Amino acid sequence: MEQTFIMIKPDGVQRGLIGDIISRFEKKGFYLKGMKFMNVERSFAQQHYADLSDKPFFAGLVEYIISGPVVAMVWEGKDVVATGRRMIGATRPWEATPGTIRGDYAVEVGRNVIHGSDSVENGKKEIALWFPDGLAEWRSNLHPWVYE
Ligand code: YYY
Ligand code: MG
Repeated sequence: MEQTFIMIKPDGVQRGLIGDIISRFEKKGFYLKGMKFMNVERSFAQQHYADLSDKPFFAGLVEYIISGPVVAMVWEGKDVVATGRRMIGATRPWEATPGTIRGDYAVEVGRNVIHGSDSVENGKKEIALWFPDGLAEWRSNLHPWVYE
């Protein structure tokens, strides 16, 4: 099944949104395959966002990501990359639909609470970067009640 990399950014941690965000992915029917609560080194944040290194907001983005601990996760499920992005909502929170994580909890683009991989390919790259030691192998016994 497909996997995606999800990170609760430092503002989401500070604001006490960890439980709610995990709960949304759990209740949806996705499987948690890896999770770490950690501080990120500057060079690691730069590597994660390497594709954006020429953007004017890159320096501020890196400062934001290293400003406190983050929750790094891998979630697995059918279409989890695209569905995860829809659950997260638009990059710019004022464009994010109410009911999405950013639509419900964020105001500023530079404080948008959560990251999610934007393609299956980038998901694989991000999972390899953040979880080089591999992931948990499991499937819920409720699987047939969620997946047909
Ligand atoms: O994938 P997503 O997080 O929705 O947006 P990206 O275009 O990949 O940008 C990554 C990250 O950069 C975004 O979540 C906030 C920040 N950012 C910003 O601070 N200002 C912008 N104008 C665009 C993005
Ligand atoms: Mg992105």
